[in-house]
Amino acid sequence: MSKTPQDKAATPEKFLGLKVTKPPTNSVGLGALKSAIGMVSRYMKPVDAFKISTKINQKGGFDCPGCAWPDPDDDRSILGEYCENGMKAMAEEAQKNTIGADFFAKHSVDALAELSDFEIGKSGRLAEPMYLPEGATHYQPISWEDAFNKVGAHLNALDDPDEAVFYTSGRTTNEAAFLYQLFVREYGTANLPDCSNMCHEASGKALSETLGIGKGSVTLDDLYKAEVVMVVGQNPGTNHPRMLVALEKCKKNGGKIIAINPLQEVGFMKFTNPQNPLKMLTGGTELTDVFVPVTINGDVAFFKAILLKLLEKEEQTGQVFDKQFINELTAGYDAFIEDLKRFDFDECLKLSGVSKETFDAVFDIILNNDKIIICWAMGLTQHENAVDNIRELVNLLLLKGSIGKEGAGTCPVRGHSNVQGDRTVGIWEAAPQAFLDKIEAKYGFKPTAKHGYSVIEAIEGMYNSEAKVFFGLGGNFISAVPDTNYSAQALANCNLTVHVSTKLNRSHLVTGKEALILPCLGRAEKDYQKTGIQIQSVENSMGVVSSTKGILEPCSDKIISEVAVVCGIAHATLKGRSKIDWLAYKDDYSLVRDDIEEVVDGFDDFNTRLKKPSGFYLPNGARIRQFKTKTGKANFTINKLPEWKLKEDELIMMTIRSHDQFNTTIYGLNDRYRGIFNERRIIMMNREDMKARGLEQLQVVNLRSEFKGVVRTANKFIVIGYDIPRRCCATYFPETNVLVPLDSFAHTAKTPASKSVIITVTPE
Ligand SMILES: Nc1nc2c(c(=O)[nH]1)N[C@H]1C(S)=C(S)[C@@H](COP(=O)(O)OP(=O)(O)OC[C@H]3O[C@@H](n4cnc5c(=O)[nH]c(N)nc54)[C@H](O)[C@@H]3O)O[C@H]1N2
Ligand SMILES: Nc1nc2c(c(=O)[nH]1)N[C@H]1C(S)=C(S)[C@@H](COP(=O)(O)OP(=O)(O)OC[C@H]3O[C@@H](n4cnc5c(=O)[nH]c(N)nc54)[C@H](O)[C@@H]3O)O[C@H]1N2
Ligand SMILES: [Mo]
Repeated sequence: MSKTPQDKAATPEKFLGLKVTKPPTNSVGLGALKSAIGMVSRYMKPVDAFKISTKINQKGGFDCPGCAWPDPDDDRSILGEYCENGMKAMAEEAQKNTIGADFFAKHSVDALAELSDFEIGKSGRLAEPMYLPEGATHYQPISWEDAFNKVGAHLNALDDPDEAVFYTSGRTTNEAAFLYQLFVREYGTANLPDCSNMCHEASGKALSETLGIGKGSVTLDDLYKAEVVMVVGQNPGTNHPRMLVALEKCKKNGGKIIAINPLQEVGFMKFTNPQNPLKMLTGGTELTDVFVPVTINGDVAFFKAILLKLLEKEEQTGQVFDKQFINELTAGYDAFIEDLKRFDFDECLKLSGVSKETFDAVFDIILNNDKIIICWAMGLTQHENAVDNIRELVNLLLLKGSIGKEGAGTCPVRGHSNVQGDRTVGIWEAAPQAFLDKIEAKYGFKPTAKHGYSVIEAIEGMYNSEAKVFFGLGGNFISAVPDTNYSAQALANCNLTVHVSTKLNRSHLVTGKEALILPCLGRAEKDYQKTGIQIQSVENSMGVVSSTKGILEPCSDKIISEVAVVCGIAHATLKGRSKIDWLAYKDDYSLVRDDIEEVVDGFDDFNTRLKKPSGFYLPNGARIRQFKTKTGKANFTINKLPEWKLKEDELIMMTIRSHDQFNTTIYGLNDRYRGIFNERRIIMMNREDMKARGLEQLQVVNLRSEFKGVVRTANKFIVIGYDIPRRCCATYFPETNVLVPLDSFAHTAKTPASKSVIITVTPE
């Protein structure tokens, strides 16, 4: 009997030998260097490792495929813009092992599904296209031409183009992403869900409405000059390690840092800059001035408490708010203040879980400074009221006039290295009409104006067989999305699932009736085409577009670039009915950039400006106080306190990343900064909550969530007593995605609420 889709999607319930220690107090430094060198030497050829370490994030080098943190505009360290997790990302991508026909002949899909995600990832780089025919147990090799024709035949057999789903993960470069969305729109649908739907969608929604641009407003230089940086719902030590360098600079310039997080992540504490050998020996810089242990989803309550006290002081002294800014450049102030007055300070503070003493320390800093930057990530965006979280922090910035001036503004810290760029060039299921009009003017076909599926809607569509073909440009859909069992069924209901990937992952094993794996070049590999080695472009978290160029030889001569895959499929699908010469683009990517220049705002002289070593900034209205909102001003908003309540035995769970993973790619099994080693099936719990349930340290438990009458379970997790607020707990994703209900998501943004899953914990 072959395995069910749910069996194949599940992470194995095996324990590996957990070790727990006291979390360290110092981040980066020698430990980080050791950890990165370990991985690099185990998985990469030494000569590649050397090339990589000298070219990563250097001008004219290649852009690290890890996070989207920006590179300094000017001085870049000789040691490389080094980061432990960037090097791990490279060790994973530039692996010396490759897998092709032999590997897949030896291992059936069912057998591969029994491996852990760590083991799946370590099998090696995908080296040739593979095809899983209907009813087959093993993938078999297929030529590129046949693979393209198969995709084309399936797409052309659908009754309606809206029956196909085209997912994108945020590593895809601007060139590949632009062509991909162009193909999808010419084919006839706007079903372009992307990882952003699960990531910063709520930031985009909240910022567009309040400030007129869905991106952050600050530059790296602003961070150095800020008087206050608040880091909310973000774990930079693990997920954006180079951000610690910027925070250190800010600190040296006299700035204050406030970290708001249920966990005292090590990255907030002492930081030893690896680019400073002296510091490596003498200890590090203390980063955080005030650590605020807010309860999960207690952020709106905490911000409201600050806003209430600011209002009180303003009413006493008239010196607190930036009234000129408010009067001239904002809308909705009176209604906002009227609403704010309905809330009670004590109640808000209680809900936030923060002590009065800690509150006072934060308040004192906010009251006395006007150059404030707020940074945030998934701790704010993955809740049902995620959009409110972000709108509320914008309210604070607006009161203080902390936007559109040096050292102040919004800083949503993006995830994937080009997730922001992908959206800029058109990966958007709800693209603005003005963009679609430009496509029509340039190419002579009319893109559908109907909005397509976001991630959650795509899953529902496939589950209900309204969508029948799934195509993924990068990513690992089944492991990234919520509600694993339901989503596995959704994929299994498809006629065809296709993944363009660098590495084997679980999504290749939870397939439709037929499946294709199309292996592509990674960021670090040379992209040889007819007109020579191609460069590509990416946009970082602060809106800087820069070039990236591979430096390693491709791991196999049977893999091709993402651009070539997209062109091949577009050509095979649209054939004579296309208005576009698809195959020309793959010979010369500068032609793609010429098109981007015509269709997307801000890319004037794209090919020329991309030659600038540090790239160029895209226009950003909020940065210069031009708010392109409906009112033409920056908008205050009215936000409620979240309404969920825990029953006596319930906890609220956040699903977070360990130090050794990049989303669903598990580099290693340690979470060094949290003192958790060699295990991922763990749950971090407050010790009092353990006691109340009679649970011992390291006891094995089962987890259960019940949402709108549907029960979901995840079994076999080991309890670790941890410093986390009462009634809060934490587990790793993707192991607990099975507990995240598909219908629990951020209002208006539809981001899965994977940081506020209500669960109960019982002994196994
Ligand atoms: N090495 C590495 N780098 C990465 C990634 C990776 O997996 N590995 N992923 C990339 C991607 S795609 C993204 S989106 C980013 C993710 O970067 P992060 O957002 O830093 O990642 P998470 O692990 O989801 O961490 C969320 C943080 O929010 C806190 N938190 C959770 N709930 C709440 C809450 O209600 N309120 C507050 N105030 N805090 C809360 C958690 O304790 C945790 O510290 O990183 C990117 N960079
Ligand atoms: N419970 C829970 N779920 C979450 C989150 C959470 O915090 N909690 N975070 C969410 C977030 S923020 C995000 S962004 C998503 C991530 O969702 P995805 O972006 O879908 O997932 P990744 O794990 O980043 O994708 C990894 C795969 O991408 C492929 N890949 C790597 N590099 C390349 C490349 O250069 N080209 C191509 N074509 N493929 C490549 C490899 O095959 C690898 O297996 O997950 C979301 N899911
Ligand atoms: Mo993300």
